[in-house]
Amino acid sequence: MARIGIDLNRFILEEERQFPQATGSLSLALMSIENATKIISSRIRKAGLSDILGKIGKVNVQGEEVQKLDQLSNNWLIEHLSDSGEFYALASEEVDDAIFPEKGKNGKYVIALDPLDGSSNIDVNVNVGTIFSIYRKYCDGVENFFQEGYKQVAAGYVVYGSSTMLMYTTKNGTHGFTLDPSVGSYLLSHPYLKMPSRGKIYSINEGYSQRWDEPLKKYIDNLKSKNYSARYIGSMVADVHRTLLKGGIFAYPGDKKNPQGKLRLLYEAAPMSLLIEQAGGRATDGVNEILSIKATSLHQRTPVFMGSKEDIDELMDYMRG
Ligand code: AHM
Ligand code: MG
Repeated sequence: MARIGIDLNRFILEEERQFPQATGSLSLALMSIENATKIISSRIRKAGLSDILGKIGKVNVQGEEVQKLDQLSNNWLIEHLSDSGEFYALASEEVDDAIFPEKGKNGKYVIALDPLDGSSNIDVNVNVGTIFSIYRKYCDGVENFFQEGYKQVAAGYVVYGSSTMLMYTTKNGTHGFTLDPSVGSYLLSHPYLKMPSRGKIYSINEGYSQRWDEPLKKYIDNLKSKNYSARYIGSMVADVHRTLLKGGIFAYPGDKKNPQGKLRLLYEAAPMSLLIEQAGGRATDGVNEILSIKATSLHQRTPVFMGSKEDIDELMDYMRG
């Protein structure tokens, strides 16, 4: 079934057919994400100066309120996904509280989103992305989001780079699709992605190294002594995408100023960790596997270390002293 070039919709449906008990609800949910991200992709490609630099609250020449792309992406995703009826609840980086769509009363899933990750870089034309994480609804209320990461039923991201790519997993491998803008479809380009078991690249904001703990300093020094290359875009989707394809380690650690780091567990760390693990890699907060952490609030942060299995194993040796 993993034929290079097949359309994402077909791939989703064929994947679902392997589970006779499936109702089609997850497929519809995934397709609604697919459609929303195509709109975001096309808008990013066409973005004029006013979209990029526009400040929320300003009024444009048509007399409409100007919104920045991260706010627009948030609104499109929420509208699309709420309207699909598949989601009982949505959580977004851009919104304080969970949203319970009117049409989603019988929805089987909840979804956590980072609508436009890395958006602080957009005015310098750096890659940005959309991250999503889906859990099965098991109770009433916001508690549906407070499940361990390994309970995700699907996760993925879209990177709006030199081409637009969607990577996703339903825990049957990590698969990558590239948007063909001429036909408007995501086509399978990276089936059953397997990341190298060891890489040659480390990706971390080294500007904060004075605030790091000793074990982390020693670990990074050791990588330098082994001639690892440094690459840090400052846009998680782009940095993790490279790590998935080329191996190595991506990290956003906790430090003396921010013990929990910066990245959010529900819609940044957990979905990326599922993709990494499904591609043969490993993800940890420095003590525990990220997928074993149970969220206790929607926007909680966690330290993140993810990448090639042997690189993370070695990091953990340093962390344990
Ligand atoms: P954002 O969700 O506000 O865009 O912030 C998250 C981003 C990540 O994409 C990236 O990994 C990180 O912030 C970079 O932070 P820093 O500039 O501190 O290195
Ligand atoms: Mg983000």
